[in-house]
Amino acid sequence: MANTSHVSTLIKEYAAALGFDLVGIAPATRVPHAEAYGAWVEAGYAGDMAYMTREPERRQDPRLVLPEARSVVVVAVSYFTADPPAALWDDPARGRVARYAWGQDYHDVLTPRLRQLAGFLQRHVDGTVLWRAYVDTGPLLERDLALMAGLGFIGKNTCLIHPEWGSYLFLGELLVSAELAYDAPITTGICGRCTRCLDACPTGALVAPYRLDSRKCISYLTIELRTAIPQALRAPMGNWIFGCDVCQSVCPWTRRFARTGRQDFLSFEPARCVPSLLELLALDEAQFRARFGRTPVRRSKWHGLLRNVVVALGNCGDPAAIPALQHAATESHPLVREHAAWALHRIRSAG
Ligand code: B12
Ligand code: SF4
Repeated sequence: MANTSHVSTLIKEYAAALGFDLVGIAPATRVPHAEAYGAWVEAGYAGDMAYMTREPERRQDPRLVLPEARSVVVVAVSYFTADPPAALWDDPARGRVARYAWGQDYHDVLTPRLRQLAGFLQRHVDGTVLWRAYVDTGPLLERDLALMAGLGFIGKNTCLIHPEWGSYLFLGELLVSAELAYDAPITTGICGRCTRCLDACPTGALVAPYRLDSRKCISYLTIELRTAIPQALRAPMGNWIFGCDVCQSVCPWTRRFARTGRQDFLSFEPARCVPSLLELLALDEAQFRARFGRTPVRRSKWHGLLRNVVVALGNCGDPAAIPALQHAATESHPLVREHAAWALHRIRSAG
């Protein structure tokens, strides 16, 4: 194969042409915070995400995923898009969807491009190269790999933050069997004494710097959790109905540096980003699919989203929601029924 630094430059140029905002290359070795991940699993912070606890050693070293791997090409795509109108975003009768879900599912956008990058490597550099592409789809600690590849530093909110982009970044990786030229981790940009994300998290999920207890995280509760949301966490969820951006939106790095990237595939549209809660509650399954089927929101499934919607209606506190909640408390899926009964109780006891 041609010299590694020339090849690495070609890969980076092609990655940029494919629309990736950042690209860096790390050696395929054990990640620096492997122990922190082990402790996270031990503490039960994965909650019901069984896939996060299976074969933990594989996540700690990419060579256990692809034994021939020598390098990891890590890409990042900004998902920042213009701020929504405050009148809509701050309206408690509307549900908030986290920014990353404001449009096409990122797996569908990044994965084909990563495959194109692998094809480029095979065609123009070495036809024998083995590769595997991942976008949140495999047993990798993606933030640690991005850190190693020089794509940013890890903040106390546990996110990968780039000093010139902030943290609204999707990550993807290409494990490759070729030796490439490795980037140095970024040394500028740190949290210092800041604790804004820890102070702002509505449910106290950031239990310590760099430690997120998923069981309390609104993102986990609204997306990953398939059962009842613990009662004590329902009120602090406010009107987040899918994911949460609080620990990023308060971060000075993200506030100052977040910007739209090369692939502007997300956009603010009220019906998908801040939908009326009562309108959502009236959706049937086919209407749910038509509205959210190509977006990450499909992951919560119809009943999961309705569960979140009735919690948000309870938090909104508007008695105008009572008839729709009464209907949901009798007619709907058992999970939605129980949360609707909670919401009714919350509105009536506040009134
Ligand atoms: C499981 C998961 C979740 C879980 C748990 C999140 C968590 N923090 O663990 C839940 C459902 C809560 C979640 C939420 C979100 N997620 Co998520 N999630 C994942 C997934 C699949 C695994 C994460 C993981 O390994 N967790 C285990 C813990 C131990 O790892 P970690 O939190 O990443 O922590 C690392 C660092 O904190 C560091 N570390 C630990 N201790 C210390 C100490 C020091 C001093 C330092 C410097 C570092 C450090 O090492 C850890 C191991 O690498 C990844 C994809 C992947 N395969 O990596 C996406 C991923 C992390 N998620 C992502 C996104 C976008 C989100 C949300 C923003 C979505 C949203 N808006 O709702 C939120 C953000 C919440 C948050 N603050 O993490 C992106 C993050 C991109 C980025 N810029 O960081 C990823 C990488 C997906 C992707 N391919 O783009 N997620
Ligand atoms: S809000 Fe402050 S502590 Fe949290 S990640 Fe950003 S800089 Fe670090």
